[in-house]
Amino acid sequence: MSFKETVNRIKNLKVQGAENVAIEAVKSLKEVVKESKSKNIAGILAEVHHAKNILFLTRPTEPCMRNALNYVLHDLNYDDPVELAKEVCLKVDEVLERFDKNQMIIAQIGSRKIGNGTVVFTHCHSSTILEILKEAKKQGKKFEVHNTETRPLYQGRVTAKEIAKLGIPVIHFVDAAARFALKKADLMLIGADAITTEGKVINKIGSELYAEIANKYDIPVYACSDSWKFDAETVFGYETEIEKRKGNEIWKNPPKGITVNNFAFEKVSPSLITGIISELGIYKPHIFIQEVKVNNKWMFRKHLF
Ligand code: RUB
Repeated sequence: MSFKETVNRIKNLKVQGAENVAIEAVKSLKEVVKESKSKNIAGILAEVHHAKNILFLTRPTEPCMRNALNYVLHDLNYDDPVELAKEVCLKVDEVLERFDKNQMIIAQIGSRKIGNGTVVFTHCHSSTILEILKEAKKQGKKFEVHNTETRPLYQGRVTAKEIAKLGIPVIHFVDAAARFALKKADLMLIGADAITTEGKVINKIGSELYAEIANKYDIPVYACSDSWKFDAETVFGYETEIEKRKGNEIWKNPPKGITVNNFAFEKVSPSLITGIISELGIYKPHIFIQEVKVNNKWMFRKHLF
């Protein structure tokens, strides 16, 4: 697939979910070096950095993609253009392996929260949550999932189909029935698109509303996330941008005078989150942030922004 095709697939939501977006984005750097006509180091570097900037603009609430691209392009070791191209490809492979490995670790840790008879509530479509459910099922646990349809694009249907395919009982609810779905749940598991330095977890719109309901009924809320979802820019005083999508995803041709509000994500207050489950372990949001800083020092170099 060409670089341009990947950019369009991410922009047009053919690829969804923070981790999938990050994976497709880093893979496309291989295409950039393959498609490059540059014969010198400066030319290749200019092209990969230009590609990175284009990818950054595809989905504004995706620091995982930004971290993955920054990781590939920082501290590259090379003496000539051929080595540079090779080094980019090697680092892309390293990132892909890392994502794979971390999802397995998160699945192991997250699955410990699920026991026989547990009812898990989830929202939207998160590959990380799916891995946790898959792992719990593999361990022979018998549990059930309640999930919401996730208007306007119905990612919840994708989740429900994948859960059913795994042979896990799933009950599907309209978004407005979330209180009903949660009341009967033991555990709320959501993914994350971004985590800010204040410990706010940004995930699909509805996530904070559901976390508030879960708190009301004393249901633990875990955000399950690779540590690279941390938005390092927030350490330097920037706000994570919340993607605002076109109103016509919700209502194609509304009568004149109606403005349709379509924010894709919302921030979940750290006070509503029992823990963040990442490859680093399970931590309260503020401790998670300390752990990210210790384990990913490269992420906080200001020149990356
Ligand atoms: C997807 C979404 C997911 C997170 C985490 O939103 O909010 O919960 O991205 O997913 P969209 P993962 O469909 O708008 O991209 O765990 O796969 O990274």
